[in-house]
Amino acid sequence: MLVLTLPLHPQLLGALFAETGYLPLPGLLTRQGLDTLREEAGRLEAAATRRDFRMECMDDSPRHMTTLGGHHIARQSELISGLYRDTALLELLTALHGTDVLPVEEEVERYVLNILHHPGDTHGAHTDDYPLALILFLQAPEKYGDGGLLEFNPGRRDLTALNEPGTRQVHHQAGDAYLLRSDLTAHRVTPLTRPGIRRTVLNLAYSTEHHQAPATDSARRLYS
Ligand SMILES: O=C(O)CCC(=O)C(=O)O
Ligand SMILES: [Fe+2]
Repeated sequence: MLVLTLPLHPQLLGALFAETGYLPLPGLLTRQGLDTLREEAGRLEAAATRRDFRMECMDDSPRHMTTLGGHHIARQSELISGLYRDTALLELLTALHGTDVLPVEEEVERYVLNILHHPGDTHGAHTDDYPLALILFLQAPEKYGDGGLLEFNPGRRDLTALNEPGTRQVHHQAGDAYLLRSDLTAHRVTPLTRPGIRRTVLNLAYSTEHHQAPATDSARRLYS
């Protein structure tokens, strides 16, 4: 099954990615890919866990969301574990990043499901342990005013940058994706503003040859 529509000019897009650490990939999922992954996420959600706490090691930023860690997903979804290691996807990411992109071996964090589905649900400010995050949108609020926006300040790693000028807020639709230099770019997802909306993303984390993952316990707290 064809899950992804590969963009035509990865080298040009790579230059854009290098500039800001963020690259929107609108419509990366095919219609069939979106439908199938959304159905898979719906099935997996039964095993997901509600999280409501503040992350001490990330300036006490809030987590109000439902999550499922990669160790569960690996056992329950051949579709997602196969997509994660898909050769065409790895080649695309390598072209966009300009250097070899490698799957993460650590099994809790390498792919995760994040579900925001109550008013006020938010994935608060943080940086990731691995350099690249490919976020696939399986469900998304339709309107900008519904919340669930990705917020980041290009080139800024400190979490306080998110309260400073230069911060961008971006809206994505179901079927869209974005690539983020997620270890060097502080980011968060703004709270959902009303009942009845859902934002479900699959985060595929990738590494590079010489990357040393920092020893935070944030992934364990959110996904174990
Ligand atoms: O949901 C998003 O857009 C970002 C997800 C994220 O930052 C993460 O899973 O680490
Ligand atoms: Fe993140």
